[in-house]
Amino acid sequence: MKQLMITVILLGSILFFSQSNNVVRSQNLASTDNATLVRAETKAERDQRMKWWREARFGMFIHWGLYAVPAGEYKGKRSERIGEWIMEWANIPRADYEKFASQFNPVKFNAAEWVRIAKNAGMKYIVITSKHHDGFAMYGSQVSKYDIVDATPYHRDPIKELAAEAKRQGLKFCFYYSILDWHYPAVYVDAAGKDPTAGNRTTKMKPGGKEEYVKYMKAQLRELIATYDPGVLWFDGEWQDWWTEADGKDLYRYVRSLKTDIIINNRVGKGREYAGDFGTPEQQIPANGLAGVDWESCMTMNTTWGFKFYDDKWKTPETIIRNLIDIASKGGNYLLNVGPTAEGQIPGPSIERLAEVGKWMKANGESIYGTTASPFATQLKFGRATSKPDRIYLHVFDWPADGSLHVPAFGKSLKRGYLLASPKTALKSVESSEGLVLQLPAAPPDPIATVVVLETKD
Ligand code: FHN
Repeated sequence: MKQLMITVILLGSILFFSQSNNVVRSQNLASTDNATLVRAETKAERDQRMKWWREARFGMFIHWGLYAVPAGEYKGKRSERIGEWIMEWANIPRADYEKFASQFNPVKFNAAEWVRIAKNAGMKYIVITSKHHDGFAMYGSQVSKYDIVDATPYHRDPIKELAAEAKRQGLKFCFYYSILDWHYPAVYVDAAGKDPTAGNRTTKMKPGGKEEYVKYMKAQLRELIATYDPGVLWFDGEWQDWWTEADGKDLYRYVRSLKTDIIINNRVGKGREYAGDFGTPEQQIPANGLAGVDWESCMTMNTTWGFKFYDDKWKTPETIIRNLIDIASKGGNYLLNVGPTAEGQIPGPSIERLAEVGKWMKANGESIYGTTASPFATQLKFGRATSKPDRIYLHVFDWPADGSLHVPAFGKSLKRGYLLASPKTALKSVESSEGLVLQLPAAPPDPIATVVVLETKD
């Protein structure tokens, strides 16, 4: 508790002094704040609510929407910018952007296949965009006609199928929901050279518009929770000036009152006084994790969240697998993104990489799921580590040329060491006050990351 209070005070001061967006958005203040808003949640209750999420460690982010129709090109104009922001960087007026709805017909969408791809990769939950900044509802909304059932030739609710399939295949189903809404009538843009109804990083609200919009959002969130029972609400777009800390607290309380065991990310608020249940570092992995708080690093597999047909800057399977290990070794979750096409297909390069990750996870998943951060005070030279009460998992990236793996002391003594790939073969080891020297085979069973298990004595 004392440690936590110190962390909070530290965070507070960092926040007060830093004010840099990424820092604020990647941290969350401890749950004590939440308790003041919803019936006081004990630590045990919070741990119970967060349990599945903490043990999951690996999830699929899905950015899917009308922006997949232009797929990064508008009137011949392309951009290095992220695809789902095309309404902003191509300065597309609302009335023109709406026309993409008539071209959105994902006939190749197959919910079972999407969930199978995630499950096969070792992912335990799915977070899909119910509504992104463009304001288009990717589900059958009773609150808006600007949705996939009413406004597209598809006239079907893919989210209903995906939620059912996730349940059937045992993955948690979750929603992304944008507070920023470029389509809401009271929202307008006041920026040089921008159409007032186009997209923009910052927007303004017409007088009285915000109250209406908050009612609208709450109505959509109510139907989303009642109809699809999501495990997480992943808010975004909170950086609008018209969105306040008080709004964030109120929305957090509202959503938890609809589903008490739901988990809500930090972007429900502004992250200064108060910020949800977990932090959300984006496109980065905090150097030393985020001590004392739950966090999840979200990342693209190429350089865009929404589909862009010409973005081929794909990460390698090695990078993705080592990111997952690095994040788990720092006590975080990894939310890895796919951006499906307007036809309803996950891009081939994404499927290929997820299959490679899945092979590694099939063999080594126990060294990720349900683990906690590395017990070592400093970063290991040869790789990373994760831990469980009775064992430590060493993830060896750099195999020792002489086969001798030097492991710093970790405060417990070794009962037995072995490769996760061959548990029956105990590794020879020499223990000293400095630590441990393990004799490894000449070549690594897995060049990306070979897991060595250290069963420990209490
Ligand atoms: O603007 C969004 C962006 O489109 C994407 O959704 C990412 C995902 O975390 N979040 C915002 C940028 O920080």
